[in-house]
Amino acid sequence: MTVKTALITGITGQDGSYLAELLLEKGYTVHGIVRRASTFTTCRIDHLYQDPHDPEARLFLHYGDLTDGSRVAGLLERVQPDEVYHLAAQSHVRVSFDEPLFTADTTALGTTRLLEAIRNTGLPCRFYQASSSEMFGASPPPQHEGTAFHPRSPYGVAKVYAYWITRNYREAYGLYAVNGILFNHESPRRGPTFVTRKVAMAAARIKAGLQDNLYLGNLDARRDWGYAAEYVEAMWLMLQQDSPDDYVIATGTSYSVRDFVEHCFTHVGLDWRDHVRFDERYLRPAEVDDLVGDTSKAARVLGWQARVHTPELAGLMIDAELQALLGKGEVTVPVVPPPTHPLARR
Ligand code: NAP
Ligand code: F7E
Repeated sequence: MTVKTALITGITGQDGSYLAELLLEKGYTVHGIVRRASTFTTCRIDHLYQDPHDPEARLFLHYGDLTDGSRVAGLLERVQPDEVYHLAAQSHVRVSFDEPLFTADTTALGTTRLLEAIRNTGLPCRFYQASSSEMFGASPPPQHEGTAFHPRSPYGVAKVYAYWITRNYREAYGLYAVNGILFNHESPRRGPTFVTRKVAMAAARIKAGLQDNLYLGNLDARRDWGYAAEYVEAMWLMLQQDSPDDYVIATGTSYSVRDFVEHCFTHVGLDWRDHVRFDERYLRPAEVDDLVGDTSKAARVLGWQARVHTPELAGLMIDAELQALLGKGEVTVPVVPPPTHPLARR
């Protein structure tokens, strides 16, 4: 067992929760940054919680926000991590068109605040940046580490900035700083306004007689959807190499939104055409049409490859929704909000 210390930003998010599980299993002490909200936001990591008074405790949470550079620097100084996993971001593409400045402040500049704090403290820690296939945007598939970036949203643009500032600190200051260029990855813990979770939740609720219809936007977009629990293993591997580098992480296959919908509805014995309706509010001012990752570098150097592909992913996500509705299984997935929830409009 290792005795390393990790700091995770975005520990309350989908990936943060799986990564915290993985690192605790590996013997790490894990510190997570949580932003203050008027209600608890820790539902994805509640099953990992340990009373900090317990001498055996290895998970510690600290309030902090990416927009507050002095707090981030203070936490780094206090925690003295060996590895920093920077996952926090305004991560919703559609929302980034509504909130471009907030997205830039958190998703782009938040990365610089962390890197500056590492540089100024002189900590010899390793740094992981959560880069995204959204950076490729309009570049045709398959996309690999050398593919030109052509982002199509304020989110994608912010991630391109964060990618380059990470590389810049590696080249300018010799930091061990890497970009994991992750394609879409999903799970039962996915935020409920991302399309896979939205579809899985709706198909389960329709099957259970709790709602009739599901409103969606562009069904033609194609994505390379993998399983989040596997993708955090790649994050860890990237920080265990002899030298820092950037890697694409994906399944190498692509399916349309329509395909994903069909998998989910067929899984519960329904015909999606009877229930799926179009709503233009879910369209984006500019769309990313087709993403398929070429992961040969990750396979060669990291020995990583996806085991769960999109059809199995759809199956495991909808099974989790059915279990949650039936009151079975562990309560590790967020509560299913009613379709009328005001924030479900994205
Ligand atoms: P997520 O579920 O949306 O989680 C985002 C996390 O960031 C949450 O913990 C959130 O806190 C935190 N956060 C947001 N703004 C913050 C701020 N100003 N200060 C501090 N924390 C803040 O995202 P995810 O799917 O786990 O993705 C993790 C990272 O990978 C993100 O950077 C995302 O952009 C990137 N990425 C994701 C994918 C994917 O398919 N999932 C693919 C490529 C890259 P709250 O819980 O308080 O909201
Ligand atoms: O949309 C279409 C939508 O919001 C996927 C983030 O994790 O992955 C994610 O970004 C597709 C798009 O994910 C609805 O137009 C149709 O073409 O689930 P999404 P995303 O935009 O691909 C990347 C890699 C990230 O880095 C991001 O952080 O589905 N779509 N109808 C819809 N999308 C949503 N959300 N809602 C709909 O009703």
